[in-house]
Amino acid sequence: MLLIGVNRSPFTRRVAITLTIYGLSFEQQELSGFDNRADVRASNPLGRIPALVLDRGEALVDSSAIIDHLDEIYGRERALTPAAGPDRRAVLKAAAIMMGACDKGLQAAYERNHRPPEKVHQPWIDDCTAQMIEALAAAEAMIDPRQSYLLLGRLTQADITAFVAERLARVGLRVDTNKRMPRLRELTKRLAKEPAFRSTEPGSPA
Ligand SMILES: N[C@@H](CCC(=O)N[C@@H](CS)C(=O)NCC(=O)O)C(=O)O
Repeated sequence: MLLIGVNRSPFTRRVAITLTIYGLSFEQQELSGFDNRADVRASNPLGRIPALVLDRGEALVDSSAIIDHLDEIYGRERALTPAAGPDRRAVLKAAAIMMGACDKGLQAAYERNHRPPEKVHQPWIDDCTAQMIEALAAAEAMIDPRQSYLLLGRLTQADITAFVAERLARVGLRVDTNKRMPRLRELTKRLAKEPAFRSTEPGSPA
């Protein structure tokens, strides 16, 4: 399998983490949605990362659709998103809020980085950042400090998405998560030491 995308993209990294946890070997083509759009389009007509090219050549796009496939084929009883019922709904809901947080964070970053300085609308950046912070605060509220993970007492897609969203807020948007979401920050510090998170850290050898 070939993963298209750079791990500084939270969407790409959640796929890289999931592939690694499922023990799947994959290669990665480190393309950016902005800098390498023409090349990315070979796998995703939208020009966005991530895409996952399966061994038979079929290209999957969008992190949630890619992970749905990985869960179906490789996750089975250890799937990071439970197959059915209230546990599935809880994990999907947490992951959707965290992915929405990433969307808002990226909109703020795009406003800052992709528009001429005189056209940057700071209130829009502030609004997007505030939405992201509210979403992360919801994750903070879910955490029981006596538990090692966000939900269900085990690692799920909720933890992976919270991990990438918290990193985007802290590193990309300079949100002080240590102060604002201390339990979430403790969780992400712990997760960062686990092999699948360590090996997918941007800049580290996969
Ligand atoms: N919903 C998509 C979002 C993917 C996305 O926004 N990727 C960004 C990088 S983090 C991208 O490629 N942006 C370039 C663009 O939108 O043109 C997913 O979950 O995969």
